[in-house]
Amino acid sequence: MKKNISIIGVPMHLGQPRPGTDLGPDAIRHAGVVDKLKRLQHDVEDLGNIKIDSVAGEEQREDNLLNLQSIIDASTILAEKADDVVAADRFPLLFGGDHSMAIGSLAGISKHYENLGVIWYDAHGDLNDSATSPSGNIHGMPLAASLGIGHQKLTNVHGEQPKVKPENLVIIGARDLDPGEKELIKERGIKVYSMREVDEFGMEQVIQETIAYLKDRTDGIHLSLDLDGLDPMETPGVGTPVEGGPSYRETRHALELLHDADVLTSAEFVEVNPLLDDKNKTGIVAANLISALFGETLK
Ligand code: EXY
Ligand code: MN
Ligand code: MN
Ligand code: MN
Repeated sequence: MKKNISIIGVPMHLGQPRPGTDLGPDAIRHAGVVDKLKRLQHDVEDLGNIKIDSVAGEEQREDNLLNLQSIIDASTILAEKADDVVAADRFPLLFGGDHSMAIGSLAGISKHYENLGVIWYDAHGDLNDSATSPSGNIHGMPLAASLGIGHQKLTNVHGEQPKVKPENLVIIGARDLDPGEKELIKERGIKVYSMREVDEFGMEQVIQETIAYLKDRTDGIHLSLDLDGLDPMETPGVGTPVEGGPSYRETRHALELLHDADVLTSAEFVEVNPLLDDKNKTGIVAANLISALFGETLK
């Protein structure tokens, strides 16, 4: 199915302390992704990068939250942009940028759905709040914020309502969950395929079950793919690598299956950090995964 795709670059870096994720969107572009999508016959427009403002070299901390106010400002701008793309009946494809950007993307996109489904492909749960976070880094909190949990400023971006319901969420690839995150998962009954389950069932079954689970209960599905979800041997350009993840091939297969099912309505590829990378390996993997998601087959 041909899609009308609008790319939004989100050079977000405020959600964690390592410089370089602001260069992520352009690293993905340099891997040739726009041409690849056009060759697949999609209608593609690149809206460029949103502007992320912060006080240069000055770190703000409020209630154990790094750069809280700057993240709220950027998330609000991003939410409006993503909202507009969905309103124009186009497919939002976001390039990041650290994962705190998902606060804005989910806030904007979810406006258009009663029951937005979310597939969170990540080594982490990103389910912390200021009390459970070991770091105060907001890139470890976007999923909690989207569920309506955490600092009010984070949960109230682009509307006060929770953006995602816990039963509409599936986490895949988790292998580094903090104690507070595990408690929340149990308490809210969130569906998680940790690496234990991915190893046990295989990626094919995990994705087919995920599609079957979300298809009937949701009216749209967003994929939030953190490049640290993959094994860092193949994606070294990430700030919080965790060994023991799925390979590029397994991940690519997952995205091919999602393409075939034609269930996604928006997607983001996040945490690409070219300053930590090796010859843009991670940007290239992101571009190849995006191509697979939009129909490229290797034959
Ligand atoms: N759970 C840790 C924290 O909250 O600080 C690490 C979070 C890393 C988040 C990455 C991007 O997915
Ligand atoms: Mn609008
Ligand atoms: Mn993440
Ligand atoms: Mn992660």
